[in-house]
Amino acid sequence: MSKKEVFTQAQLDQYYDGMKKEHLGPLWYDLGHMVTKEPVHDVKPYLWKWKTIRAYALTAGDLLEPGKDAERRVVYLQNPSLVERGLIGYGTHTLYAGIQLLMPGESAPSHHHSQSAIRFVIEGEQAYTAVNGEKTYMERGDMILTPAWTWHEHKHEGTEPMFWMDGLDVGLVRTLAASFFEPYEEESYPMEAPENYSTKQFSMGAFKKLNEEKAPGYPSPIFGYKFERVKYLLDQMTEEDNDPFDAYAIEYINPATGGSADSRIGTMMQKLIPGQHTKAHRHVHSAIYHVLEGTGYTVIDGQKFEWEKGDFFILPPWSYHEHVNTGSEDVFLFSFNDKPVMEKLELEFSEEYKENNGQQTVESTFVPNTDV
Ligand code: 1HN
Repeated sequence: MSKKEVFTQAQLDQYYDGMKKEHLGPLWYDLGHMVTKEPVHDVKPYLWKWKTIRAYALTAGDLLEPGKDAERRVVYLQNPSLVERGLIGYGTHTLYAGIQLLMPGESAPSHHHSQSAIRFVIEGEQAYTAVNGEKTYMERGDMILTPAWTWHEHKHEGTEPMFWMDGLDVGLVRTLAASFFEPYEEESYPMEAPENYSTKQFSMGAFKKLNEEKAPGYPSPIFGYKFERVKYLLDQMTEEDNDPFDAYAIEYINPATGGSADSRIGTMMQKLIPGQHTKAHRHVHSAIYHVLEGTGYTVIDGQKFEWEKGDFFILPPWSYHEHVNTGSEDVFLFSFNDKPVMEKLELEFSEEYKENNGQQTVESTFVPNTDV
């Protein structure tokens, strides 16, 4: 006789009802919900057209001024699958992306926070981000670090609107209940280092001035990662470097550790040559993609996301994905991700798509909002 049969149905009902009232639960029913066989998540993929984002950001240019009306002028990407749960500013469950606009002459005041941030420049030149008193001038395609808790501010000295993407680990830090923010006591942190110092220090190799104190490890001794160097490296690559899943790809690193440039946010640039179609795989880490150059599509769990220069899309965790270059020019895809966190926590796994020679069947095509 099974032990269960000792009790009448009425006794069992009373037992389970009583347990619920005491805020207790029977693991013998619920283990499978807690410890799932594979990652379970409610992050859906999504895609935003650059034309739409740019128009909304430009209108914000007339609406408010950073430093006066707001801390920053940013239009952020809100994943519709997460807003229902009240998760504001979530692109994925861990990552946030926003598009920041500075008009000529404008500046955004110094502050710091426990979120890590990266910048990726979309349009414009002659604006800088200063990190702990060191100005890094930004040009299209550059990636700039503002590691967690470093003082940072922006100023635009050029003549045309300046757009860049901010990428932060907003969802991760909120989940870990670890958000801290503090404005600097003045508008600007003292400019202590020569302009572009850390970027130049590593551009010809790796040197420091005699007697100069450089803390090893954290944060990265480089703040500005130039696109011209990234492009040079990708263009040097040979067929041997062509990854079946990620094509020609580089990750931005911290030269002092060899690990990810930012300790929590991973950053990658991929190049796909015309006609290139990668194989599908999936991994625990999630990512937000920005199309720097080119035309093509990404298939995410059977759904086709067509993109062109400037667009953004969400790659949820544990979702099969493959990329295709349908144009006649090279594609450059920049993305940032939560891989360093997954790796540090021993949670990063990946799996290749084994059917159909590694390429998914397209079941539907995503239709973006194109009201603007
Ligand atoms: C932030 O500090 C910046 O410094 C931009 O430019 C976007 C989004 C959330 C939290 C902090 C910036 C941000 C942010």
